[in-house]
Parts: sequence; structure tokens; C-alpha cells
Amino acid sequence: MLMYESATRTVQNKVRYLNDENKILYGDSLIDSFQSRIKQPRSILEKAERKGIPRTFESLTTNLHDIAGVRLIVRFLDDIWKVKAFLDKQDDMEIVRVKDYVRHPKANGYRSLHLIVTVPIYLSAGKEQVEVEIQIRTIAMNFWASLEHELNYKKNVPHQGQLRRSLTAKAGLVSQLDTEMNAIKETIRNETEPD
Ligand code: 0O2
Repeated sequence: MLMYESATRTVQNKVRYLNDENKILYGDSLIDSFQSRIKQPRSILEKAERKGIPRTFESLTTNLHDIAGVRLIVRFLDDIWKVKAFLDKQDDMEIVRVKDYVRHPKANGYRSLHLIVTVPIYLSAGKEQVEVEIQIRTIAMNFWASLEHELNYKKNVPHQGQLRRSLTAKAGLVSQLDTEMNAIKETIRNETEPD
């Protein structure tokens, strides 16, 4: 857990730097907010059970890629790719897997860009590469995903199937809102004379 916490802090520091740099260069924050968490042992074991992963240390750390997670919330669709480009350039961070649920949403409507990265952490015994899952999404995608997550984890919700279908339909509206807000932002920034 200490290793995962350390890896999460490394990612957080990079993100803070990116935001500070962006404020200086463009007077604006790129990341609206971020959250990070280490998966609770209970959730690790539940997920392992769900996926049929043996409950050994070796197997859990090899097969579960989101024990450490950082979620980056941006305002606009374009900003997702700006953050990804910044992370691509980090020499001491390797992106080992990309799941693009933004261009290829899940059937339930879930949208988010997932990156599995490895970052080095330094132990008394030497350097170790540790995996962190980074989720990058807009405020609107996050709004949708947090409610959908609540529905998934609550038991005995009445009309669950109907609510699920309704959420999938709303995901279309969220996607449309993201596209339209991005277009408005582009117009404002491109067509406005500098102060
Ligand atoms: P929790 O409780 O949020 O942590 P894989 O790595 O391919 O073997 P995994 O880990 O399921 O399988 O990969 P994926 O699809 O990248 O999902 C990782 C996490 O993304 C999930 O972790 C969720 O946090 C989030 N996520 C993925 N799909 C959905 C979705 O349909 N709705 C919502 N709200 N979140 C989603 P956990 O451990 O499943 O859940």
C-alpha cells in the first residue's frame, strides 16, 4: 500500500505542475479538480473474486491495474487530449495501456479515458515500477459516471433496469453537451480580441 501511495503522489505532483504551468502560460487551469485513492483491501478482494483472480500478493498486483488510481477532471473535451499529451512526454512515466472510452464509449454510455501508467518509486532495496490507473474525464462525464456508479453499488434499488436505460439515454445528452461546450469555448477563444 505504501508503494501505491508513493506512486500516486508522483502522479499528483506531475499534475500539480501541469496545472501551475498552464496557469502561468494561459491564465487558466487545465485540470478543474483531481481525486486520488488507493483501493481498499476489501474492494481489491471483491474485484479479484469478480474477475476470478487468485488472492495471492503476486497475482493481485499483476492482474489488478487500478489498485492506485488518480482521476483528473477537466472542463472541456479537448483538455482530455492535452492532459494525455502532457503525460506522454514524461520520461519517467510510461503509459503501458490506453482504454479510450471517450471515442469508444461502453454500451452503458460510460465515457472516460483510462491510462495505466508505471512510475518509479525508490525503496531502500532499489527502484520499483508501480502501476497507477489515471482516469481523465470532463466534469459532465464525471457527473454521469458518479450517479451510474451509485446505481451499480446500491442494492435493492427499485426499477433498476429502467434507471439503467434512462442513464444510458442521458449519456447521449452528456456527450452532446461536451461537444457543444467545447465548440463554444473554441469560438470564444479564437474570435475574441486579446485584452
Ligand atoms: P470502482 O469501485 O470504481 O473502483 P481490466 O483492467 O481490463 O482487467 P477493469 O479494471 O474493470 O478491467 O478496467 P476498466 O474498464 O478500465 O475499469 C476500471 C475502473 O473504471 C472501474 O473500477 C471504475 O472505477 C471505472 N469504470 C469502468 N467502467 C465503468 C462504468 O461503466 N461506469 C462507471 N461509473 N465506472 C466505470 P472498478 O474496480 O470496476 O470500480
